[in-house]
Amino acid sequence: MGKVALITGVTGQDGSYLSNFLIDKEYTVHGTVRRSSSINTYRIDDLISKYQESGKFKLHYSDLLDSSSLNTLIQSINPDEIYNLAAQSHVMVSFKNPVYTTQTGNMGPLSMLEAIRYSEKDVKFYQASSSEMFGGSEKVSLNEKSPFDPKSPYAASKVFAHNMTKMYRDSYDLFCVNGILFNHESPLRGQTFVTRKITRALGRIVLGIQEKLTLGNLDASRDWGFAGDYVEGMWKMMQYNTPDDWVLATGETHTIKDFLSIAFSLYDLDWEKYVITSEKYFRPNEVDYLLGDYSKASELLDWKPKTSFEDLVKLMCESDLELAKKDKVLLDENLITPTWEHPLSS
Ligand code: NAP
Ligand code: G4F
Repeated sequence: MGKVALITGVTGQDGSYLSNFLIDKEYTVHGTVRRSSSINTYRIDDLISKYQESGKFKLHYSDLLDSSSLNTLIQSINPDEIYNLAAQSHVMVSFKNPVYTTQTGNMGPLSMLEAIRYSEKDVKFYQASSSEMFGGSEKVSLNEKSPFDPKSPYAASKVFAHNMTKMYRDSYDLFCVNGILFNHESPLRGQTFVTRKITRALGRIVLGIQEKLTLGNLDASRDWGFAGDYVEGMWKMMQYNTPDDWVLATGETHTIKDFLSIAFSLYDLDWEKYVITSEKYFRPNEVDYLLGDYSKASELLDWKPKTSFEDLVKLMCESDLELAKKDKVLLDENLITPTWEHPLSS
């Protein structure tokens, strides 16, 4: 019999890649979806159509703030592994909605840890920790022992959940792991994160249906990897013989300008002619530099990133050029209004 996994945040980027990965490993996957006024399962629609009937992939309404539904789900599904991927995951939005970001980021994992503590079964728990917790003030390579210095409500709530996960592991002998993941992207990345904001706009610029792209701080540096590689690392952490904290990264860092330069040069374009900056996208407190050291995961989990930075940029650009072609058809037929510089972009 295959294992059973419960994934919170299954409709997000990582939820989609992880569900695919686990189903390939013969897991039955249960995912939580929060209620919204329109259905937003586009990242997992192929899984729904392929596996819903066989029961290999099942969705349940829940919310990080609804401890009762989380508890009931854990008791009824009886999972072997829980991956807590749900979060208000946008750093800039966390400055605008600090209470919500903190309530969900703190209470969600805590509710699940409590449910696991009283569960009769040994349930493994994965917490989606983040490199944002380090604060990135110094140009150094960061590992599991580096100190935290959170710079946003998002990062502070991740530190809380990280510490709780470790505390439950140490106090109650539970299999609870923290995956401290550096930025990871893909064609399924949310469109308001900088990489996807760039590749989405670039596709339209190439087709001549968008003129300008407005961004914020172009000098920040990030250690960007491919999400598909990182979900394998999450799973490996959960199969290791002891629960621990693990960094996943690429060991390379690049500025937003580097990303722009590689992306635009794929189409022989000079990014400086298209990109403008606005104070609107500058954060109250910036994480300037993130570079990860994944040697522990490499040594003990035999994990390493497989996708280079250049390949990641290309993969995202190619996918978004295809999407832009669809935009153009709809635009030519007057079926959509161009809202490329969306007021909710952040
Ligand atoms: P994402 O695409 O933003 O997905 C977040 C998921 O959480 C979505 O399914 C979202 O549902 C769900 N969610 C948000 N608020 C919720 C609530 N109140 N109750 C229940 N579900 C809720 O994020 P991601 O990039 O896949 O990242 C996955 C996790 O890893 C997040 O916790 C993130 O903070 C963390 N992380 C990400 C990175 C990265 O670079 N991607 C790096 C380090 C850590 P909707 O679809 O309805 O919005
Ligand atoms: O793409 P970003 O919004 O990602 P950020 O803030 O690094 O957070 C992501 O990675 C974290 C891991 O370290 C996750 F925990 C978190 O959930 C999320 O997935 O911004 C990257 C950089 C920042 O320095 C930002 O100031 O890009 C800069 N940037 C410049 N212009 C912009 C923009 N970011 C956004 N979102 N939009 C812009 O217009």
